Amino acid sequence: MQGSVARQGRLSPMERKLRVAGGQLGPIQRADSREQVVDRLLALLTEAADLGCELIVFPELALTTFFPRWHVPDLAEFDHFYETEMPNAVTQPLFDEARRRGIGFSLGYALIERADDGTVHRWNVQTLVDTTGEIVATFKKVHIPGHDTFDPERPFQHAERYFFEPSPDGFGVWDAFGARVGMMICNDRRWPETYREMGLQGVELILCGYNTPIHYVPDPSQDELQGFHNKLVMQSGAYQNGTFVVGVAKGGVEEGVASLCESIIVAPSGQILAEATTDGDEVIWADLRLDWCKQYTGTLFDMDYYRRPEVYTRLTTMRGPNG
Ligand code: CDT
Repeated sequence: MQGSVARQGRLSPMERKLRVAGGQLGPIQRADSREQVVDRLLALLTEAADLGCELIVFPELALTTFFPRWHVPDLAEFDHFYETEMPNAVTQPLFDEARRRGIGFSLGYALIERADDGTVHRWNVQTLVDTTGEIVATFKKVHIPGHDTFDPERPFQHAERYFFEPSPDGFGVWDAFGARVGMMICNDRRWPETYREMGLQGVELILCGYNTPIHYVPDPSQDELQGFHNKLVMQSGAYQNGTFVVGVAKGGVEEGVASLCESIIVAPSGQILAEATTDGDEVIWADLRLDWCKQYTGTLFDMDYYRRPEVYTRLTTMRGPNG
């Protein structure tokens, strides 16, 4: 069904339509340079532009290997994995080509910010760039998974909580590409609050990059369910909030760790419009009839009419069952 509008019904000329792509990446090994990776991103962007797409979504941490799989005693040893500005010399060709071809993109990467008072912030971010090559917004990951100290029991680490601060900003929504666009990064997609926060701001399109190791060390019974859970959360989040979701992987075997691919584009009905079939670099795409969102947010999920915030007070006053 890739690229199909069959499930959306017929498009009338008056309807808002957006042709969107997911630019799935295969693995990025530690020895791969950023220049090599940007060449791969440019190839995906070019393919999407040739297909007539106006936007391509790239994965989380799309410029480097997924470095939180290692732990180093001094955090600063890994500062070379972070960008200090965007665009920069290595990524500028991506911005230039986007402007030349008239295609926007979202790109995940690690960002280090040094404040004037000497404070250092390390973020896991995703930047949205419009069809003129201008930055619309940079989103910081909210839900940081994994652990913050070295775990000798693990065959590989998932030390994101060591390498990244959680966003203090939460989930924003921006007017771009003729739509209300929001972003989330990897683990954010598993939390219903993520989608609802954006749903309450009228989101129509959520962009998500991810790196999901297939082996989940704390509970390996989840390994064989990774693909199912990936679809479960994005399809239900899309349906329950009447929004499109584009979820894009960096997958395959990276530094010996197998990660999920299965990038998807989901409709407000919860149906999958396009899905990756490889575990390498691949473009998926679909035509989004943006007013399809209203068929859900204006009926069954008319939030203004049906929601009961007065009885949902635990949602913002409690973190979990223990308070
Ligand atoms: N990158 C990322 O957020 N990955 C997580 C792995 C969770 S297990 C530590 C995910 O939710 O896919």
